[in-house]
Formats: sequence, structure tokens, C-alpha cells
Amino acid sequence: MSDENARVPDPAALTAFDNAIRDDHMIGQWSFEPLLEAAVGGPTPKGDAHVWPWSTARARLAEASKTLGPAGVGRCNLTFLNPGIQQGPPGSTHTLAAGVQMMRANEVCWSHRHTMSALRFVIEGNPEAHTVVDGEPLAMDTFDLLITPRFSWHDHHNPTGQEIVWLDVLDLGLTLSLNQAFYEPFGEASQPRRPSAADGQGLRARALRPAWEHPRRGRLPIRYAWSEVLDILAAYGDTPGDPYDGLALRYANPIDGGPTLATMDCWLQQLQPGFQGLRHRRTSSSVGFVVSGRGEIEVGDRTLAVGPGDTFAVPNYAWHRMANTGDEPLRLFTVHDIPAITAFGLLYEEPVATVGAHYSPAVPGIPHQPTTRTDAMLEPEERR
Ligand code: 1HN
Repeated sequence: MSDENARVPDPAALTAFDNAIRDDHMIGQWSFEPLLEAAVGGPTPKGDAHVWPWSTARARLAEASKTLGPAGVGRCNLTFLNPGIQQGPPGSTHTLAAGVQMMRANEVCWSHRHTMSALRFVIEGNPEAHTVVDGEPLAMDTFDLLITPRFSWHDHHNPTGQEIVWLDVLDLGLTLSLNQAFYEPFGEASQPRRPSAADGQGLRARALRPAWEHPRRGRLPIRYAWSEVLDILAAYGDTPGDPYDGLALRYANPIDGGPTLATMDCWLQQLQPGFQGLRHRRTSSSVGFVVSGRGEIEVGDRTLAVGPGDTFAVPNYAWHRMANTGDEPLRLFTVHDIPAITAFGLLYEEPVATVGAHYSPAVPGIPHQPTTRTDAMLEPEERR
């Protein structure tokens, strides 16, 4: 006798139905239950914590330069692949692609643009070398940061007799997984330049600005000079900063104080000798480059030792902490996909919400580190 009110469906009938609707390109909500169950407590970190040591990266770059020859087929760039990401777009985290690039003596890397935003942190620089972004030449001195916002024309020029090396970071995985890639070659090696510095956005980012213009806020071709970073670091002295991130200074949009790029925020982090950061996790992912000093990045149950020139990846929502294991300040250049995740309203962090994150929700029945904050469940903008 069939029971119309039976709560459990007949397994054979349900399997037959699931198979039948697959041919009509449909799926029942019940089939998502495993996916939903797996998300109790939040996302599983995508990819592994990983270090790309400087010695390997620099040696492979020299080999790439030899193999490509002086007039290469593209940029002499080697992108760092996360060993734990087998599917989806290539990259160092699921959203960010870091890599090293070498521009050979007298090389010009032809002009193009793409909707992937990019940034360059110069490792072996020379102020005569430059990248041109939307008509504005930006000098490439050592440890300068140059940004190439989405869809800005960019070509790189090395009029010097020495090799120029930098770290590239692009929001590659993010843009590709959202299927938002546009690409356009300029057609000639070099784009035209602005007739004078008086026309540049760089000038408009300084303290005194034209009163008669509406300031451009986004897509700024900006150089953050390392000499200025050093002045700022000197002024902060041995200020410890945040217990999780140390003295974490954001490379702010010079016009509105917002993130460095619409999708990526760059930080210079300084951790004093003896600094032992607290463990935390956020739903954003990051890549870091060691400017100077030595340290350890603990991610999950792994401890990554890092030194000058090393690049490392911290997957999203992985518990991590940082420590300075040397006797000089540990300086890290780090890039976070925080602005992109924040734009979707999805930035969660525990045990304490910083950088405008939401507190990770408590999960009934699951051990959870309770927060001591009373405003834990408020939206960031509702907090005191
Ligand atoms: C790119 O356009 C550059 O313009 C560097 O220097 C690295 C990695 C993937 C795709 C495009 C550049 C890149 C890239």
C-alpha cells in the first residue's frame, strides 16, 4: 500500500527522477545538500599555503630570459601557481596571480590593456626604467609600487643597460572566474605619452590640486615611491600596530583614501623583532613578498620560513599568523583581494573583525571561539 504522507521518498523513484530531469538540464534543491553541509562553518580554503623562494624564482627568470631571447614572444614573466589549485584559472590564490618579470637591457614590452588589474612591486630597479600607464611614465626604482588599474594601456621600457626585475600581481583568477576578461593590444610598441607632467594624474594626487577640475577617483596611474614609504615608516618608528597584522599600512587611493585598486589592496607590513602575531582568518586571500627581514608564516598546521625576495600565498579563510624570527624589522609587501570580497558584502573574519569585515557567524552545535565584542553581529557601518 502506498503512503501519500511518507516523509522519505522512495530512493529508486528519486534517483530515476534525478536522472530524468538531468536530460532537461535541471537539478533538485535536495541535490545541493552536500554542498551546503560542506559550507557549515564557512568556506574550505582554496589552494595551499606556499612559498616561492627568491633563489628559484630569480634563477628561472634568468633561464626564461635566455630561452625567449632579447625580443621575446611576450613579457618575460613567470606566474606562480598554487600547487593546491588544480582546476579553474591559474594563479597563486584562487583570485590573485603573483609572478616575477624581467625586462632586459634596452627592451620595450609592447603596449596592451586588459580588464585584469595589475600592479608591479619593483625588486631590481632603476629610475630610468619606467612603465607607461595611460600615457603617464612611472619610474621603476627599487621597491616602488606602480599600479595599472583595469583596462589601462601599459607598456614597459628599459633604456638602461641592466636587467629590471619586479613582482607582478594581477586579479587574474577573480576576473576570469567572473568571466569578465577583455584584452586589447595597442598595435604599436608604445602608446603616446601625455605632452607634459602638468596633464598627469600623478600631479593631481599630490597635496595641492586644481580647484577647477573634478578629481578622477578611480583608474589612477599612480607610483608609490619607496623613498616616501621609508619616510612614513620612519615616522611610525617602532609602533607595533595591530596584534594580527603588525604595522599594516595601506597604499591608499591618493584621492579618496580607498583601496589601492578596485579589486586589490596593497599593504606594507612591518613586524618588529620578537613580533608574534595572533592567529586569525578572513575570507579574503593574499600574496606577500618579503622586502627585508626573516619570519615565519604559520598557515593551518604548516610553518613557512621566509626571507628576502620570497613570495608566499595565504589561501582564503585559512587560519594564519605571522612572526618575526630575525633581529631586524620584517617588512612585507602584501596584496589582498579584500576590496573585491567586500564589494560583494562577503568579507568575514574571526576571532576579531578588522578592516571592515563582518564577524564570522557562530555555528550552532559547532565549537566556536566566542567573540568578546557586544556588537559582533552588527554590520561594520553600524558599529560604534
Ligand atoms: C601581463 O599583461 C603582464 O603587462 C604581466 O606586464 C603578467 C600575467 C598574466 C596575464 C597578463 C604585464 C601577466 C600579464
